[in-house]
Amino acid sequence: MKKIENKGNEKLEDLENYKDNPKGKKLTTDHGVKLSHTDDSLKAGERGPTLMEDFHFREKITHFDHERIPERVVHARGAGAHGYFESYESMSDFTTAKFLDTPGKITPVFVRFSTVAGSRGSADTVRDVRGFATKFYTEEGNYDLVGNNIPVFFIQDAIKFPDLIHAVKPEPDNEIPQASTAHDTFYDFVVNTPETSHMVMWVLSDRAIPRSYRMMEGFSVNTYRFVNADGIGRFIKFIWKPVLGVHSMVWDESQTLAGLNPDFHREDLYEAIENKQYPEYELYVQIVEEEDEHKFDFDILDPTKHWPEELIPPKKIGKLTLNKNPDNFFAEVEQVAFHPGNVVPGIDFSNDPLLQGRLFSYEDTQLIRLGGPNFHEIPINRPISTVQNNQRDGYHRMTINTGKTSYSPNSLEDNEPSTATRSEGGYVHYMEKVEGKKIRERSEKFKDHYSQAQSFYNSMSEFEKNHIISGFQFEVGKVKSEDVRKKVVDQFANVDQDLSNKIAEGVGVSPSSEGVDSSKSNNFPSFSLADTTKNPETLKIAILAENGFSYEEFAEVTRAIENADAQYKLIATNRGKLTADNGNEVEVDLSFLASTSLIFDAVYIPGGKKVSMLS
Ligand code: HDE
Repeated sequence: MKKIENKGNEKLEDLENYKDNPKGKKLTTDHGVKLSHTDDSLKAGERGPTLMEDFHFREKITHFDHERIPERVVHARGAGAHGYFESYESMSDFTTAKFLDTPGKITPVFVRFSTVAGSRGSADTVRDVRGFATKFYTEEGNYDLVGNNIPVFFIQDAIKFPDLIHAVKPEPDNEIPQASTAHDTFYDFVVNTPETSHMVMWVLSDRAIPRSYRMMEGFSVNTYRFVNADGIGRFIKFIWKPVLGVHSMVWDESQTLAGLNPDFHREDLYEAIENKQYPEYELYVQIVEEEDEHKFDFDILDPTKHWPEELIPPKKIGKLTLNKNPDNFFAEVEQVAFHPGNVVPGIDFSNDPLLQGRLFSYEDTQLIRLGGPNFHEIPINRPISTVQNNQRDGYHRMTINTGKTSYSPNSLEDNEPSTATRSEGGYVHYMEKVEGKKIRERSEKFKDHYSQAQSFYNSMSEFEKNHIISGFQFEVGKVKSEDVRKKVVDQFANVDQDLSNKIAEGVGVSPSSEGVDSSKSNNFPSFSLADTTKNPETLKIAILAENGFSYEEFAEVTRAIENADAQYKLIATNRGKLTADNGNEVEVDLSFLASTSLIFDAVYIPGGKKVSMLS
């Protein structure tokens, strides 16, 4: 078993200052007055009306009435954890970012994983993209890497995001379906927006039903820049790779689990951390020199295109370890506010039009969600580096700014706080030369919507292809409009004729006659999950037993499971304690009724008295 590592604790120590401690305290009002009674409202007589002067009742109910904040407009359902990032080597040749400048340097982080389409209370295991957002509390300020577990996106330009999300979300007349793309408006958008084709292939693949947050990749999707001390810029994309390998569920499992345990991923993450089986992900960066910008047959600024690892090999630069669960879901997971625009010196943006729009959206959405411009003062969002500027006031301001000046330049305070030069750590934007006419247009290479979708399909193993076909047949099978179903069949004939034929067969429309053969396209083995790392730490084993089971066998197998860093649960007819053949007592984790074979990878039955359910 791994031990809790005392690393990256600066942020956790900062959070300590905000924690309450109810031990030994008396119940008070919000204004600190001790209360003598909290179970009955103040009434005029035992059976009389409640009195307006009951300040305790009014305060308690008013606070309760205001407990909810708007859920995120997308990525509403999520789970989070604290941890730390350890840099493997100095990246100073590429970037001035200090959290990457020394091998072994530790930076505290907070990560939030999420689904995209569902509401805050929706199930974890639905078919969807997963968010993988990381806040690095660096010595130079917060850096947010706000990624997804799929390396491409549905659209190329942020202006279409509201259209996409309106089409994905439940339909407006009846608010059906929840957390699902299997409906008319989504596929209507798809067939009218061919740039979605590549992403739809990924979303209908096993990538969109991950086995665990601990077993999925994270991609920056958008193209960013590294900038070094000489001001030299390079295009980059980031990838997180889970040490446990990338694993998915099968469709039936994911569907049944959504009912049996809607918190499956959230619980898996929480329990792994409580069991000290800390999730780990290695950070890779793909780097493209400026002079190679136009070398590829896709546009490196197009977020519907992946940078195949075979063409642009990822370089491993560090590791993320998640080693602490939040203390309070609302305060930390719900209130954390990510923003791709939170960068540190040495990391800059590209002109990727999706990224450019995101740079506006994330700050803006927090203003409504977190109720004003001071959300950076909420404990989980506060940087560990010093914040000092002339921003003032607004709802819920916590800082008590002192002095007379809140403007720059000023002479009354010697123009402080003063700006920093690049060598003092000041952020200097990359000096990219830009010129052009004001137009609403896209570059020519953005218009190839099918090459990489073909490669994706061509790179799949046979079973992965079959899963994609079933994915289409399920999703498009739910579309009521025959016209949309037919258009899907025609659109995906541009990806592969055989795929399109099988969709047509499943959804009851005529096949397309003008398809392509994807086997002629590039094959990128890195697109497939068939050869992912297999690791015993991913395994969960059910031990079925009844009173009189063999303690010796039980002890031997549980030791072996623990040594392999796998997990087990003891399952019996009822909760409570079981007595083994040698009189030892063992606590039961789950009853048969409260459990399911779906959450386990293997079953072990220790010898001794037979398990009654099986006899
Ligand atoms: Fe987001 N996205 N997004 N997105 N996104 C949000 O910000 C947006 C996109 C991603 O755990 C929102 O705080 C636009 C791509 C994650 O809190 C919002 C566009 C990628 C999360 C927003 C995109 C993402 C969000 C909603 C198209 C992968 C959850 C709540 C241009 C790289 C973060 C919020 C968390 C959340 C806007 C597309 C990742 C509305 C306009 C591409 C992981 O600001």
